[in-house]
Amino acid sequence: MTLLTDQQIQSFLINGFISIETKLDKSFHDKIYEDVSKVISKEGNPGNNIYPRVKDLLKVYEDDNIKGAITSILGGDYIMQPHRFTHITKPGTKDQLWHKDSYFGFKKELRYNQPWNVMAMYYPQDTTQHMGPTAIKPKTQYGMIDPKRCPKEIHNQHSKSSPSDIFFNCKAGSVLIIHYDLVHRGTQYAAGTGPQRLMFKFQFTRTKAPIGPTWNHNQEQRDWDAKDAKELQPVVKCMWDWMLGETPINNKDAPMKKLKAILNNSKFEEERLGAAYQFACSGDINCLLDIIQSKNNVEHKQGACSCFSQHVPLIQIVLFKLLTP
Ligand SMILES: O=C(O)CCC(=O)C(=O)O
Ligand SMILES: [Fe+2]
Repeated sequence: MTLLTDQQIQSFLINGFISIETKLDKSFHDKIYEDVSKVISKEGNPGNNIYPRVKDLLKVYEDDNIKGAITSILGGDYIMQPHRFTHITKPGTKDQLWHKDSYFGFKKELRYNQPWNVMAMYYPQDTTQHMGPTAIKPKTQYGMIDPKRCPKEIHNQHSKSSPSDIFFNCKAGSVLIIHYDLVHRGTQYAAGTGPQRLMFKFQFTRTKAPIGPTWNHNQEQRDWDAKDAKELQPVVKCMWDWMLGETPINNKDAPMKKLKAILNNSKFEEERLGAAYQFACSGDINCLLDIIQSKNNVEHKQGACSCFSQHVPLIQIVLFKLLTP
């Protein structure tokens, strides 16, 4: 199994995606394309049944490179979800709206910032710009706002296209692994200009919180500062510590006043989230309690909850305080 390097994990924690090629050869991918196209033309889209229907798909997700990448991100005990889907883009398809996938139709205010879930999208044919490739917005996986379902009064910078968007044009056999909450969409395919584009979305879930690194880790990277994540640095640093099986270091000197001002006034979700994490990482029980109980914006709670989950002993104290008169 080919595990990811520290740099690849760090990049995944910042950007929310990694692209990996299988070791399988072109003839394998051609056969998948052909077999699935036949099934679709006879029976329609088989939905979750695509995997039992075309069993060779498992070879993609059991491939050394793909399994190695998923193990690195989710740990060795991950499971494949029973939900999966074949996305078929035909010539004439329009752009989708930018969105975060829902949790089976449920709108969830808080999402898991830690990598508990990934989607692994497999493309069996060369996918070029005119064929409606998947497009992604890097660094959007930690935000709470789903641009497709966002109320109009909330400022949301991710509902529109931007120069930093990535169109995933790729070679047959590529797999795009994304944090479940990354903003993405399928894009338009000009009418009458070629074969249907296929993309298989399979989902994987971690079953245990990490107790140590599950990638090809070099001790020298242990204290990585996550500075490259800019505004999201406190969030990504927390994720890195969590992936290493450590609790984040409490920063008792956090500039609380300044952070509160950013939380309440910044128009940018990344800034609010970064401040929320710093705030919550102060490890001050009363401050965390205030955040959880307050009616403040959702980033307060996201930061506090995420940090809480990394502070299990602290949660026990908080609950004890809450439950005892
Ligand atoms: O077709 C694609 O590339 C993406 C589709 C998608 O994101 C969706 O339908 O939720
Ligand atoms: Fe989607």
